[in-house]
Amino acid sequence: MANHEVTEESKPAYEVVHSKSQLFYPEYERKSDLKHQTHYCPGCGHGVAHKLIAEALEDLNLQDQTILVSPVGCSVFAYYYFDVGNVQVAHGRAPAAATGLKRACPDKIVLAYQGDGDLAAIGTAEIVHAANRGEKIAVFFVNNAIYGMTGGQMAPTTLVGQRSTTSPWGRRPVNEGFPLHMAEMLSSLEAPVYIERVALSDNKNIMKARRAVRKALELQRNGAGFTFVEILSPCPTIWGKDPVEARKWVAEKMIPSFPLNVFRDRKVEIPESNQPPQKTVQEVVEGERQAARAAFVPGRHHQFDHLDIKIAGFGGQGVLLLGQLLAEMGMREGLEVSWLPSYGPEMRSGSAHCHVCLSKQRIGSPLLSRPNVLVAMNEISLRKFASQVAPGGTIIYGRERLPEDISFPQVQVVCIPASEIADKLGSAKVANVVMMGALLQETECLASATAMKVLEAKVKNPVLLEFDRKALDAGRLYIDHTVAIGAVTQADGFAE
Ligand SMILES: Cc1ncc(C[n+]2csc(CCOP(=O)(O)OP(=O)(O)O)c2C)c(N)n1
Ligand code: SF4
Repeated sequence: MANHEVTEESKPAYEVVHSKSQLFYPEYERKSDLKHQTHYCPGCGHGVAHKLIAEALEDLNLQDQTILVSPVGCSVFAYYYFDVGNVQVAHGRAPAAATGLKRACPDKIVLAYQGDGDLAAIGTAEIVHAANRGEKIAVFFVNNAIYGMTGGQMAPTTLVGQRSTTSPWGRRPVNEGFPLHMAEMLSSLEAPVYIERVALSDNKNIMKARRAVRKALELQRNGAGFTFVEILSPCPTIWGKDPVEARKWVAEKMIPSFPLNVFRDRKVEIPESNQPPQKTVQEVVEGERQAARAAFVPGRHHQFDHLDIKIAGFGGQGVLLLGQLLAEMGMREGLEVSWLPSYGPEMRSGSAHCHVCLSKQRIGSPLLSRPNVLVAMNEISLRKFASQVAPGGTIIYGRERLPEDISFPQVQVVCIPASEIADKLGSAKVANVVMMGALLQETECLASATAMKVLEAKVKNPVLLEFDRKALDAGRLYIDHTVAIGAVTQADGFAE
């Protein structure tokens, strides 16, 4: 990562008259020729804030340990500049993503970099709860009192009286409320370790900001807890000011409304016994592998390398559950698995489907476009998804026969009146397990014994479990007996 070499070919055509932190990429990936400079407007505080963070990370030797979570807003492209691990996340979600990253990789330094629209509007919940949990992350909050990227709408931090495109007469507390003071709000919580507000208004304050940034990062390096630096920052373009005036505006207008202060500087005492168990990703993955090996049904030899199954029907028919059961069975048989549900707001009685991958290899995507097997619980699903089935694949259709106007010459079709069978067993609910029995018998993808083990683990009610056992058997037997004597209907006689 570090030690960028500038070769003859990579030398820019222009003369570089400034030096920049080694932590920045030597060239920025930009569409224009201006690969030596950022996309920020002249005089924008983001550039200064980037510089302070980059220099501190470099000086503290944290480059190879750092993951930067960049936001939505003008600084969305922070990953073009910082040569560290980079993740760009949805609007306002940086503290949530940073939480996950830090918990999964506790030895990394995780930073969230956010604007005031991102952090204090759409992302209010994320920052409050991350701070309240005392996540061990550093948040840099660039407060320019406006939405920069989208052209100057009012932000939660817009000053009283300040004009914006959505408060053209100036912010009026009676209508738009007062500015949100995030540093003060967060300092009312117990967990944060360090909270300071600084300003990029003049060199003296920039030096103070530099110290605050360093302190927040040092605390991260020492594993201290949640650190938050609010940086009052100029946005000359949207404010309609030149860079010098904009800095003055930070000093004269913003600081009185957002006083500079260290709001928190203490280590919180969390009793040792209160620590949640921490596992590394490695340990979690290994734990699951061991569980899968322990539950492995011996003697099973899978005939496929990779099997994609789509299950579709009405909401309430147990479509998603059937997919979950198959995924769990695959896991118990030592396969890589994925399960991806898809349903709309009309879930109950509306359409629902899910994708299940069973594979001997790692699965690239859980989304299936060419399933090998379609389990269609109703006619709508059959008509909708049958054309997706890969040639040579199988359709298991939950009716006695196909509608007369359709046939599928390139695939095998198995029809089974699952609802009627379930009704006869005494529980309409187990139609999905009848379909599972049929699927297992027809494709032999997984063992019925594994299916029973999974059902036993999931279904605690012995009466329901008995229905499921019968349903599984009924599905298998239907394929063995009835289908074998001609209940499979297909115009080309594929399985007739
Ligand atoms: C979910 C969603 N809602 C709204 C937007 C539009 N949007 C993009 S950036 C932005 C505000 C950014 O303002 P701020 O966080 O203050 O950052 P700045 O651009 O001032 O640095 C908004 C509302 C979006 N991209 N995504
Ligand atoms: S619009 Fe404002 S925040 Fe965005 S890059 Fe320009 S000066 Fe910076």
